[in-house]
Amino acid sequence: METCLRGVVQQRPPTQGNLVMAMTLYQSDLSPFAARVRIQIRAKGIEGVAIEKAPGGTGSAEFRALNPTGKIPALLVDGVAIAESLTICDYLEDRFPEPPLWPTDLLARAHARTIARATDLYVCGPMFQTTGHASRKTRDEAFVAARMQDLKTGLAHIDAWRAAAGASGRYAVGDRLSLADAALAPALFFVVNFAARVFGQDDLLSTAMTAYWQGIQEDAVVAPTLSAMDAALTAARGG
Ligand SMILES: N[C@@H](CCC(=O)N[C@@H](CS)C(=O)NCC(=O)O)C(=O)O
Repeated sequence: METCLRGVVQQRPPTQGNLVMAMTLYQSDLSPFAARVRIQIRAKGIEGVAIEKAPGGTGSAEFRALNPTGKIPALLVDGVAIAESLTICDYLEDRFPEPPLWPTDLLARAHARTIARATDLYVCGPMFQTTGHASRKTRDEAFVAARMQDLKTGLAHIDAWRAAAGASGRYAVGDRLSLADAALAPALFFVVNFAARVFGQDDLLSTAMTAYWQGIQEDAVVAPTLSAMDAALTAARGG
């Protein structure tokens, strides 16, 4: 059983009317997109989600038969796979509305959605284009430098949206955990532990983002998910 979900997955499966809805989250502990969904599952106390690796592995023909992109996460609900982490979160939000993980104030909600989307597009986007350049031997330095600049710009945009939403504390928006944090915190894990470390980028996080990163690691829902990512990264690096 996944360490980060102990106490969550042991419970009964959710029901829809009288139908028992079996749900399986195909994922890995290291994926920031999967971590987003696990944070949501933990925050809502959703019961009965089986946590598994992609059958046949990501990108395999077997898994593509479920999710054509071959990417994790995918959420299997009664045999039908829902793809893309943000869509999975929207499904779970609709299905399990309490506690709401989008802010109830409409403007704050818009900012939270923007931050979640911007994290995907402008933080994870450029950052994960550089994974093939981790080795100095095969690295295209100019390509990496350009992506790091894009990443820095993306993070600065998020700072600006947080400021516009009046956010200055532990959470991305407002004073509660939201799906903006569920996107941003796991992405920042990679900014700190991959982009900054591997490419020697020590100026990616602004003062405001550094304070956010320090604070969100203390959140009781986020902390175990980040710990699971950390353990998976250590294992991937050979212990
Ligand atoms: N936009 C997707 C991104 C998912 C993604 O890139 N997943 C990676 C793991 S972090 C993956 O499955 N990579 C394997 C592959 O591309 O074959 C989402 O939000 O779910």
